[in-house]
Amino acid sequence: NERNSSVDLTNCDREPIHLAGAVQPHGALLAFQLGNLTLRHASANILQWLDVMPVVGTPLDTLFDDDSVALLTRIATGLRGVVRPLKIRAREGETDQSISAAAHVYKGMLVVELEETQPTNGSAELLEELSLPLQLTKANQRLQQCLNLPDLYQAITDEIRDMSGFDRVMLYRFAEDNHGEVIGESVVEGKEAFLGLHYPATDIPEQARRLYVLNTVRSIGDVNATPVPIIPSCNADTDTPLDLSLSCFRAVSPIHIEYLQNMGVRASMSISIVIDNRLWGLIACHHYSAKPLRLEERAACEIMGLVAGNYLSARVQSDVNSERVRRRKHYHRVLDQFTRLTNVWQSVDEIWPDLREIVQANGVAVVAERKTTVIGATPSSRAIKTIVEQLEQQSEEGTKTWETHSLTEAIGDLSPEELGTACGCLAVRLFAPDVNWLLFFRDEYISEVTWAGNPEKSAVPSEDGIRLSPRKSFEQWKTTVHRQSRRWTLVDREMAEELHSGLMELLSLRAAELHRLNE
Ligand code: BLA
Repeated sequence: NERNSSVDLTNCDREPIHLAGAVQPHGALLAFQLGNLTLRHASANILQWLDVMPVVGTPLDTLFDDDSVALLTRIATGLRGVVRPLKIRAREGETDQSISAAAHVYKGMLVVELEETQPTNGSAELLEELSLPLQLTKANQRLQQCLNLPDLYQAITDEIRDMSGFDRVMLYRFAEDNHGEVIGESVVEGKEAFLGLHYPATDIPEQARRLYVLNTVRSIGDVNATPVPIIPSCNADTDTPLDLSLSCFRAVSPIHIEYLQNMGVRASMSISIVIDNRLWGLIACHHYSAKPLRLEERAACEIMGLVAGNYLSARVQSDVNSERVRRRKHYHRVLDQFTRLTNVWQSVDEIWPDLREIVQANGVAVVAERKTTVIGATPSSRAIKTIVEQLEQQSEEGTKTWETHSLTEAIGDLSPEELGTACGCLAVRLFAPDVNWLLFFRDEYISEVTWAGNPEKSAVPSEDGIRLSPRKSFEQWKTTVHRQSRRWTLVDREMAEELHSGLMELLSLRAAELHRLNE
């Protein structure tokens, strides 16, 4: 049991997946030192592409023909971090067939990756029926027609499945705590649906999520394929392994390979959806037979990730905007009433119908020096007192708002009896003589979450007790969350801040007025 308690899922976060030291066997890799463009690393399978096994120090221009060398040299001196697809030719070879390749510059190296000319068995042809631009146009047209988020989720997964031929395409969205949910799915007939299932944050560890912002397409052609080592494993000059962050064929973490095997998946691909430089979600694809992705297919998927991300953020933004407009109406009505009424805080019930709509609350406590007025569903007066005391201790100078969706977690010693139905609190601080805080409360929201497998068993220790293995079972597992409210949203937060500034302004105008009358 001691061993069990020492297991720590942060171990997963430490696996340096960008230094995998190997590529998947359907591709080969060469890395050249920037500047003199001499070879530093090659994958051990390079002889499938070239006639000679190049040694460390071999100049680029002895390996490829003049045009290819000119092209690669341009890339070497061009933009960093951009993966450029190209066709190149070997300098010496029995055929002068061109090789599909991709090249990029990263961390002082020009990395050139070569792909097999013939698509490997089992790969469905993306370009079989329609040309790439036509495929993308068709997908784009369908996404353009979606007027709400659920339609958009469905359209994204349908279109990517249609384009790529994967057996299952899912739209996976990260929550604030980095666990994720399948919110859209298109799946081949005869396979169970994963739509609506939740997966723990540890399934996609931190360093992977970070890498996926940088490199937006991962393809795992065959979970049973043996990775091909990169030789030498460390650069002799710098004693460091090659950084494969932007590689197309990077070998995948053995832990993740095991995960996919446990799920019964043979090949996978995921495309990042990056919104505002943050990993919003993934388009996660599974295939039940081997399916290496060709470089052109990869490029198409990258574009689809960008397109999907743009439509998603535009749709989310427009929903947020309409919500803002709706809430502002109530906000302005509250301010109007506030200006008309002489003693606002004694007439809170008159403004309550509008006030509650501003932040979607079930109750409010107006906390003044001498008196606290409550309306709607609020905790006991002792509980309110405790909350205010702790807020005043915790909050820093200049704090305008504070929030929690779980009062029991955020504030110590509050019993359920004292809290009543109130579970969430959004506090607006007012620096006014007659009011110090507006505390908005939200009722409990009991949510049931269906996990794919017991999230507590995200990983199990393996025989050596050190390496973790992903869970073996993805059997559905339900958890029910009590004593929490719905989370406060971006718009709730914005409205709370507006309330703060709007009310502060009015209160100070009033104070000035009073002062003038008294003089
Ligand atoms: C990577 N985990 C991933 C990836 C996905 C998932 C999508 C990206 C690679 C890919 O495209 O396949 C998880 N896949 C999912 C989920 C679904 C899915 C949630 O289809 C839902 C339907 N994984 C574990 C544990 C560890 C772990 C316990 O379960 C660590 C101990 C690690 N996952 C892990 C690592 C990677 C990963 C290291 C990075 C793989 C790589 O890029 O090399």
